[in-house]
Amino acid sequence: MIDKEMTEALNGQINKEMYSAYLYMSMSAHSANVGLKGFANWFMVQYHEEMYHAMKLYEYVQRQGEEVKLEAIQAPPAEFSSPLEMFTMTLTHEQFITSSINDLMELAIGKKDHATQIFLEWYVIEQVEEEENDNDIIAQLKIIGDNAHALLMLDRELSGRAANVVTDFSKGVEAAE
Ligand code: OFO
Repeated sequence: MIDKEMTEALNGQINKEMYSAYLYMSMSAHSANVGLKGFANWFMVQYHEEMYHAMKLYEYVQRQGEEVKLEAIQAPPAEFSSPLEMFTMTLTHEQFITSSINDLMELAIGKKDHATQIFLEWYVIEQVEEEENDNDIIAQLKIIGDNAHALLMLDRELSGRAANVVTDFSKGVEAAE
C-alpha cells in the first residue's frame, strides 16, 4: 500500500525518467548527425538505462495496486555545440534527478513507507554511478580540448558501451531480471 501523495510523486518521477530518456535520445541523434557514432552509441545506451528506470517505477506503482498516470514529456533540446556541452548538460540533469530521488526518499521516510524507501535505495546508489560516469567523461573531454584525433579515439572507446539492463518490458522488469 502506498498513499495518494506518494503515488503522485512516483508518477512524477516516471515522467522525469522518460524526459531523461528523451534527452539522451536527442543527444544520440545529434552525435550521429555530426559523425560521432561512438557518442551516439553511448547516449543510446543511456536512453535504454532511462527507460529501465522509468519502467521499474511503473511496475512498482502497479504492484502496489495504484494507478500509473502518464504526463506529457517535454521536448528536449536538439542542437548542442560540442560533446563537452552535451556531457555538462547531462551531469546537470543527473544532479537534478539525484535531488528528485532524494525528495522522494524524504517523502517516503516522512510517511514511514518502508517498502518505498527500500525500493528507492536502488535509485540512490544508481545516481552515484550516473554522476560518476558523467564526471569521468567530462574530465577526459577537458583534456582532449580541440584535439580532433583524441576526440575520435574517445568516440571509438564509447562505441563499446553496451546496455546491461532489461530492454524488453513485455513481461515486466522483475520477471525479466
Ligand atoms: Fe540518469 O538516471 Fe534516471 O533519470
